[in-house]
Amino acid sequence: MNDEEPVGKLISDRLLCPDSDSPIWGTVVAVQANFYRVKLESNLETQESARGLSGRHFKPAQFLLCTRRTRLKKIGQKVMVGDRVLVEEADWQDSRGAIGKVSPRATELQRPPVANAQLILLVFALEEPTLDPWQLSRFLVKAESTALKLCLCFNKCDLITTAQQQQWQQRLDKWGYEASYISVKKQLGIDQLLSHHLKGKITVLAGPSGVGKSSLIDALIPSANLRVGKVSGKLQRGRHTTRHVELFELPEGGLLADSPGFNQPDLDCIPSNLAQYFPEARVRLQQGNCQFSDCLHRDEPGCIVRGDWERYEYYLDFLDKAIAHEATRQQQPDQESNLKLKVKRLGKSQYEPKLKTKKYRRPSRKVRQQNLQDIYQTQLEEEIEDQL
Ligand SMILES: Nc1nc2c(ncn2[C@@H]2O[C@H](COP(=O)(O)OP(=O)(O)OP(=O)(O)O)[C@@H](O)[C@H]2O)c(=O)[nH]1
Ligand SMILES: [Mg+2]
Ligand SMILES: [Zn+2]
Repeated sequence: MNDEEPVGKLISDRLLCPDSDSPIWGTVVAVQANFYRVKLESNLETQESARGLSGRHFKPAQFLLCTRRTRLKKIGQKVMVGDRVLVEEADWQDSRGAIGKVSPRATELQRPPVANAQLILLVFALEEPTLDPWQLSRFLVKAESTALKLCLCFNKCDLITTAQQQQWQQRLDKWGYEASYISVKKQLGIDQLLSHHLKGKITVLAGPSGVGKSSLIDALIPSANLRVGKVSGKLQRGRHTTRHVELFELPEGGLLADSPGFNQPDLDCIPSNLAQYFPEARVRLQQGNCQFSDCLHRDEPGCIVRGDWERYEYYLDFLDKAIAHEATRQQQPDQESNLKLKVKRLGKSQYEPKLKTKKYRRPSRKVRQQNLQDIYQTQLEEEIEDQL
């Protein structure tokens, strides 16, 4: 994490912003250990709050390095990259602060862990590594199962011929997707990607390792200066050069999260929802109904989804995996008992955490051990906080 130098000169030794009337809000752009780098909203109140204490020539810092208030830890409030937070006790001289409140999240992704993202930019390479339609479909299904919009982008188009690109275009069209074709290396298609899709939004980059996610961020935001890895020769895979999630500011507004690539997202969706994550099946289900309302579209009579479309075999394969995943989930009573299946709008179901019931039982040794670890961790964080 780059700790931003405080900007401007201060008059007194240590200037703390009291719990003033002017709330300071910002967005968490990086998390490392127990520290949160917060980009402040450049509203008048924040600027006044800093200027009021520090003389006329002061230009308030854009970033504060923050800890999380003990109060938040006690209620189990986690802080994620992308969270909009209230900063308390801003110390403008050292560019430090403490997070006192987290705004409710509009969206929340687990992998990569990012809050409030609006768009997933799914990046694949056309070559190096060779585009694998099965792997691509797995990522597409995963992206479709979130509440986020999806933008598909194929990089390294410098490595294939125009005819090959057209073949992919036609194939994707049948799947129900439109993609942007770019080359970071040749600087092709990047400006359009920015202006048509990324401007003003919080976007998360996803995709396998080695496809050029970090390279793309470097091209869009030269100051980001990210680690770019080589695709290893034999396996044609990247080597996970990106280590943690970080949000970068786009020149024309908006934030972009680089995240480590992973090669196989889990298929942990509810089996009966899976068809909704294939545009080909979605269209069929919009046009009619299967004979049975709980049809899983395998070999049931009167099924309108089963048929002659390229990815139908992927659907069947992913369905098996989702069913297997659900069976495992049901065999884990601990985890299962904390979740309840809720049927949502449009007949979609999803697991939600149950509200905690009060426990009168003596906690198990494992739980007691865990609690001890939590206490130890909290103490450690507080000690660090005190030292700041
Ligand atoms: N030929 C070609 N190579 C590219 C292009 N974009 C990126 N690369 C190369 O692809 C390799 C991997 O790029 P990265 O940006 O590290 O990939 P990544 O997706 O961030 O990988 P992880 O961080 O491991 O997830 C590097 O050697 C880049 O130079 C492109 O448009 N064309
Ligand atoms: Mg990377
Ligand atoms: Zn069916």
